[in-house]
Amino acid sequence: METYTVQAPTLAECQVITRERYGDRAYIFQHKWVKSGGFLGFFAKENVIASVIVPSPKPDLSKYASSVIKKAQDLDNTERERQEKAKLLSAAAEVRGLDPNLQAILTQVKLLGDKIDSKLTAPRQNAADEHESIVRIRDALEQNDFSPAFQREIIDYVRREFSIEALNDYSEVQYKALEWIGARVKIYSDSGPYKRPRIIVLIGPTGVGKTTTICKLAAGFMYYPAKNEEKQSVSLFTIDRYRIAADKQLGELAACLQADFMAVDDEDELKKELALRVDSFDTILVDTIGRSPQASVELAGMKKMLEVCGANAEVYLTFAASTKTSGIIEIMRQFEPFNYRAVIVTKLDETKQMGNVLSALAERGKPLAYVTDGQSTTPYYIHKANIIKLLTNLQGFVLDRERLEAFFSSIHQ
Ligand SMILES: Nc1nc2c(ncn2[C@@H]2O[C@H](COP(=O)(O)OP(=O)(O)OP(=O)(O)O)[C@@H](O)[C@H]2O)c(=O)[nH]1
Ligand SMILES: [Mg+2]
Repeated sequence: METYTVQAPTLAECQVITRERYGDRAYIFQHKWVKSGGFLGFFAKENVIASVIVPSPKPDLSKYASSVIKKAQDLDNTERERQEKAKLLSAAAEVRGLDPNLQAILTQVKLLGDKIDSKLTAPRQNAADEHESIVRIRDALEQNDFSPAFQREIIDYVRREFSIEALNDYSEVQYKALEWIGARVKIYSDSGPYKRPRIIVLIGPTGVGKTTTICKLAAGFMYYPAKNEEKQSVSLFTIDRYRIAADKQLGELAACLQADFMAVDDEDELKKELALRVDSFDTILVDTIGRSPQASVELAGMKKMLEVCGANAEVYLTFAASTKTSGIIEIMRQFEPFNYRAVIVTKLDETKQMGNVLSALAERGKPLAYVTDGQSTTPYYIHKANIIKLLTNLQGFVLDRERLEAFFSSIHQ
């Protein structure tokens, strides 16, 4: 086995380079994002650095032998060619002599070679030749709107893991595919203890549900604490004051919850009001101005303001479940300078597909903390992310729940 490093602006490009440079057997086993240049973290160029594994090349000899045999078979019956053929066949026999099993390998390699040739010359036949289990998995992935790059990765994995015979067992193929998807998505698992006051900040594009989610969280902390946790005192902040009625929206919701509420205009005011509350509240939730991911200058200003919340502040990026994978990746990229810890995905109730979200989370390597699935501001519509629930929601897959639970509890221990 050999390992290499590949660098490109996206994971998909790394995958293309990996194939071009190191062939079909090579695969990416881990990747990370690096940034260079830019101003205050914005406008920086991003690249993916991927670690590539190339499994040890076993079939060198057999490849050579099969090419020899193929050449021999292609030769015409002229005298010169007959001689050539005899030479080639004896060379092949010599190679065979090196390993008693090579004869069988040669036959297999030749069959494979023929198959590849026919696929290359007749691409339409390709899909028809595909094993039914692969076709079914691909259909299910498509149904869930997984990105093409994610689909390719998983199909490659299935092809690597399963022999032709093993592919006949569709339920095992399906199980392994789900296991693979689940392992690629990180779940945020921080459960304290937290330094008091815990400061939680929600950032994200406009209209995705930040304010609604803040209220769901606040209601949960104040009135429906998790098992073994106490009810908390909560203060709600908004830095969304410039927009007409924006502070009114959170103010009214805070009044319903009987929570403390503060709308601030600038860094100094935020600093001052936070300082007044650090000793009196368990949790401070900060709502922010919804920003288009393209508004880099405004985002830089907001980042500066939020620095007042301190390095321990938990920043969560919020976006809606129906956003396309490419849109989510763009949002994640543009909000990266905020060093958000995890992601909150909203409006799950408005879509049946989650593949777009899971593909983007896997590509960016960011953990999912919460999902929300309802307009009402009660905590009933916010849930801590759970990988089994996410997999259960996928369309077209039948889950072996017990086995998946056993697998994920063993890797999350
Ligand atoms: N269906 C559904 N709607 C939601 C959910 N969360 C929020 N909404 C709705 O989305 C709309 C926008 O919600 P807000 O909480 O105001 O969104 P925001 O991100 O604060 O918006 P800005 O402050 O304008 O950036 C409202 O109509 C909410 O009721 C959810 O989980 N499901
Ligand atoms: Mg809002």
